[in-house]
Order: sequence, then C-alpha cells, then structure tokens
Amino acid sequence: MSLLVFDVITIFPRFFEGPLSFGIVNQAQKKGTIGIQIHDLREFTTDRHKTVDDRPFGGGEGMVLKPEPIFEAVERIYSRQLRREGRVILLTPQGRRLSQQIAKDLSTFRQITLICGRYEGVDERVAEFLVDEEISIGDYVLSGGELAACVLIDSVTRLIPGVLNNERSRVNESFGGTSEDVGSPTPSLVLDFPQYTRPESFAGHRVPEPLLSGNHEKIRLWRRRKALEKTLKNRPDLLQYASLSEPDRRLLNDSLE
Ligand code: 6GU
Repeated sequence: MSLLVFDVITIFPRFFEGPLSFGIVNQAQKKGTIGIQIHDLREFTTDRHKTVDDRPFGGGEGMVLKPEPIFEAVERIYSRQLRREGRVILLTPQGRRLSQQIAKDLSTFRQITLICGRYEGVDERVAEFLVDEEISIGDYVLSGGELAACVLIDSVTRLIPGVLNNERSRVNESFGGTSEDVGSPTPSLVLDFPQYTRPESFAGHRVPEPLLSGNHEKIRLWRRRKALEKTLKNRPDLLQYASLSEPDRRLLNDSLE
C-alpha cells in the first residue's frame, strides 16, 4: 500500500512521462511508497468537442479553464476514497508560495490531488468552492501548473519516511533543518556548505585546505562559516542575524573582517 498517492488533473497528461520517471521519484513509485495517477481533464468533459476552456466574462485576453470538468474529475477521484483523508490543491501563481515547511506538512497526507492551472486562468469557483488551498512555486509566471506539480511532487516525496536511504542528508540540506540542529534556539535558515571532490587541484584551483586536514572540528567550523557566508551573499533575506547563535555570529564576523 502506498503511503501517499498523488492524483494529478491536467490537460497535458503526457507532460508527466519524463519528469516523474527519474531518480528518487521514480524509485519511490517502483517501491510502492508513492503512487502517481495522471487524469486527463478532457475525459471529464461531456460535450462532443471535449471543451475544457472558455472566454472570460467581462472580456480580456486568453481563455479560462471551465469549472465543470475540474469539479467532475475531483468528484470521480473521491468516489474511490475519502476526501477528508486527502488534500486538494490548485497550482496557480496566485497561490501561497511553496516552502520546505509546506512540503513537510503535505508529506503527512495519505492522498493529494493536484489541479494544474493553464491558459490565462481557472474559473475562480474552483479556488473558492473546490480546493483546500492554492499553491505557487515562486514569484515568476509559468505557462501552466504542470511544472509546478512536478516540483511539489518531488519536494514532498523526498520527505516521506524511507524514501531517502540517508535520513541525515535531509537535515543537513539547505532548508532541511533549523539552526536547532547546530545548537541555536531560534530557527534561522542557512544554505548548504560548499562541497568538493577530486581532483585536489583543478585548472589551478585547489580544494580548500581545511577539507584536506583530517581535523573534524576544523572542517565543521569551516563548513559552517562557508554556509553562513554563502547565505549572506546569495540569500540575505534568510539570515536573521539577530537570531544566530553566538558562535555563528562570531564566525560570520570573522569573515566580514
Ligand atoms: Cl503553480 N503556476 C503557474 N502557471 N505559474 C507559476 C506557478 C504555478 N508557480 C509559480 N509560477
């Protein structure tokens, strides 16, 4: 029995043949940890032309996805299982932005329905009366929710117990843990430290000395400092300087000097 089943409603069912057939998500499906069922929205239409969209009331550019096929598809999905054990999500740029915390919360559900928005929009009655929440994957516009659905499935799947062989690797990752893991009381997100592998010297660029030292405390401090520096440089919005631990603040101060 799958721990989590994703039901995806889309007008491009074949879109998902590639993205979900590799790596962790593919393995999780093969092991049966997750199930992914793709539903073609057109199969839930009732007219001869299988119409899924129509012109917007009030005028304007583009087409809007009609409500009836979407409501019908969701109804069909929950004729086989209990709606209250699942979560219905509309993928739209107007949604709440996906975060590691939201992915964690979603990984506790037994079933998730993902409705992929398309065209210029989705009839608002879907957001208002059908779904539990609207989710976006970031502040940019995609042509549709299909890519976003793949992103959500990937980020949620890796958090299901047993999917990753290495349970620690999730905690060490950027966004995976809080500063709790390194001894500070307030959650403060810090990006991953930089990684190196062989060769020791590539095109004249050497692997940083501390990593070759074999001194575990030295390596730990170097990695923490580099992670803090990288975060300050690329994602200063994540660093709550005030809530960093005293050792972290000292490390960061050292590199600012
Ligand atoms: Cl979920 N959909 C679309 N169309 N664009 C997006 C998005 C979703 N998230 C970010 N941009």
